[in-house]
Amino acid sequence: RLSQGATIWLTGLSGSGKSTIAVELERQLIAAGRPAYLLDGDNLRHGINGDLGFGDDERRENIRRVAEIAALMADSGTIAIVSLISPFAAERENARNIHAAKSLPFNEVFVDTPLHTCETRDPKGLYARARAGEIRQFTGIDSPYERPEHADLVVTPTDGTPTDIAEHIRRALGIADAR
Ligand code: GGZ
Repeated sequence: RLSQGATIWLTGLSGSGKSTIAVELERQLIAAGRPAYLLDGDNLRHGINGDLGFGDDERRENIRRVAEIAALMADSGTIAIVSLISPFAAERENARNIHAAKSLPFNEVFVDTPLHTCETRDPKGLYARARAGEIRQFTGIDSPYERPEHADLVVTPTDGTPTDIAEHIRRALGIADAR
């Protein structure tokens, strides 16, 4: 089905495992001979989105830009893997529409890791800082996350390791085979 480009859009809380799954997905796709490229929110915020903070409007602009970049990459024949909290349903829908307008496949994957699990992991200590009031507008603490209701796929930590989950995503989206 996906012999051309496509976007796989991972949404979920900070610490949900999106980036780890996305890295593994990129690795597996390239190993299978598919051009793939990871667009990670945290990384993009050092470059093209370095002017944006975490207020609602800036998150919206962040998501919009990444959606446009992903669509360009998908149009080029690449599988764009997006790892972005993308907390707002309307902006995720807009990302889907940007792709639909160009007849490009768009797959929303909800990395549904419970907040308490993300907060227990707290790999960068950000939740602790948010609880302490040192970081404001932190997703899940004092900034909303609108759970996807129409995701193409939902994955949780109980589905296995990030490697397992990446395989599961490839199989579910029909991009398991090399060529
Ligand atoms: C959420 C924040 C915040 C606030 C810094 N809220 O888990 P991380 O650390 O490595 O990745 C998160 C990243 C979130 O950027 P996104 O571009 O994915 O967010 S959004 O889609 O909502 O625009 C997190 C870190 O930045 N981080 N401050 N206040 N995450």
